[in-house]
Amino acid sequence: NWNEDRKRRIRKMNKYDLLIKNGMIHTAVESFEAEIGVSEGKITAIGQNLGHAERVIDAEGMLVLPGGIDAHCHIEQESSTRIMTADDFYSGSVSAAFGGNTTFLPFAAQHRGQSLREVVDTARERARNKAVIDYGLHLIISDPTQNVLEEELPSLIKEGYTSFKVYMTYEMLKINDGEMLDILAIARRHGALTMVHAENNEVINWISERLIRRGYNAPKFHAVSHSPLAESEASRRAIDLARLVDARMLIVHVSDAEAAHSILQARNNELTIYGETCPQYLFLTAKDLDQEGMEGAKYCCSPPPRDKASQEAIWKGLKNGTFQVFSSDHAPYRFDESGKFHAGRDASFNKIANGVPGLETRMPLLFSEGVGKGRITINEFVALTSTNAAKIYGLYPRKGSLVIGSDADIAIWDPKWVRTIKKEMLHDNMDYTPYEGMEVKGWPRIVISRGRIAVEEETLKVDRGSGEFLPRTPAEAGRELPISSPLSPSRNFGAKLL
Ligand code: DUC
Ligand code: ZN
Ligand code: ZN
Repeated sequence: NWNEDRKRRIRKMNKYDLLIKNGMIHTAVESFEAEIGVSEGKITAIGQNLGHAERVIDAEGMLVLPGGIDAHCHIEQESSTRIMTADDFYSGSVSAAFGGNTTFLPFAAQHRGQSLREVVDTARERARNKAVIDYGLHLIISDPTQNVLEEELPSLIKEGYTSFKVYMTYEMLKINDGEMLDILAIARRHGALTMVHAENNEVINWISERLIRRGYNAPKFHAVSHSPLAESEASRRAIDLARLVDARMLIVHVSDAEAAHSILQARNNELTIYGETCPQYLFLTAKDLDQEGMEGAKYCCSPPPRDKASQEAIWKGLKNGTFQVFSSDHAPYRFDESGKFHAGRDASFNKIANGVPGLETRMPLLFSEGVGKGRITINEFVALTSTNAAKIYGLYPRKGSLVIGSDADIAIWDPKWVRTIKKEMLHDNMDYTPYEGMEVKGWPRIVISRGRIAVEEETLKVDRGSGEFLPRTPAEAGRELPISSPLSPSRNFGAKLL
């Protein structure tokens, strides 16, 4: 029939499903002008004059980057106090896509008493029907029983859940140092990565009690109670626990100069300690919590935003190798009783739900203030927002770069697009953004996920549930111990006792 014939002729003429022309390609290591050919969801050619395609995108004046990977976000997840995040896998993934992301890594969170398997099954089911971009899942471990450590974790790591977050604070989540060592030891043995929320719980409680006793209940005291010392002490302790058993570790959402310094020092001592930071530590300060009434609750997250000097230290850390990963820590709790005020409108600071949204604004903010103002290069931007996360979390080279054979996950950025951030333009399910009114220059115009146009002309083009689960690859497991005798006084002799 005529129609079939015509289709066949067109297919023959077109070597690619999609061709991106005239753009400047930027990866984590280099920038060059080339065309990208995409077939069946993969990048199949990078070069000049690639020929014809069913769909050609003219990227003149645009930047062609790997799609972003948001490696830390809380989606359709119940907090330890059992409040549900405002975003599910649909709204969260749509918002992520509009912000230039093609992969995100939310959590399957264990609450005490739950089996990890059950937790993972629930998260998989929630994501399967909804996500529009690809996703992996980290685990949150709050109850490291013998069964979790010896049975569930090893098999889940094999199935592609190769990273887990643990908390040193939050009453219902925190693990003690012994439990941390147990988890690190298992992670080391099986090539997984432990992500640590490093804040000293006792210090926070001690200060909080005294503030509340004196009637200091307002949101701004959240930042006082979560002292930078609570963060730097816990970060140092976590790093030392990792040293003891020679395990890899990533300290998440670093806000403070001293904590950042400990990470850099560990890296300089050749320990495999990674650091992550987030937009809230570059663009907010504790002053944002100090507002009329409960307004400051919008900025309550942990660790809290600090001061200008801390912001500068965090910028420096993005440049000097302290931080490998820049994530949102999107933790969406609305400014109402379903979220921030789950404990009441007049709750004291320690009862306000912790977290800020940021999936969609993470990359435009860093692009505008970082690349646009000359603080980081475009290649560093790609490394921090995509490539390093792919490498660290076992997704590389399928994700995180633009190389032949990798998934065609591509964001085409317009570096001249000036936008003023407003809640109404964002696609999450939140009723505020902490970045309201900020002017940014640079935003993705077209976002491509596995060769499919996901976002174009400010419109979503892919179906609900079309994102795929990404099992991830563990790092080299059971590395040779760097010490020779079990009685060696070497500081990491603990590895011999695993
Ligand atoms: N702190 C966390 O530990 N997780 C989610 C958000 C937050 O503020
Ligand atoms: Zn955290
Ligand atoms: Zn988090």
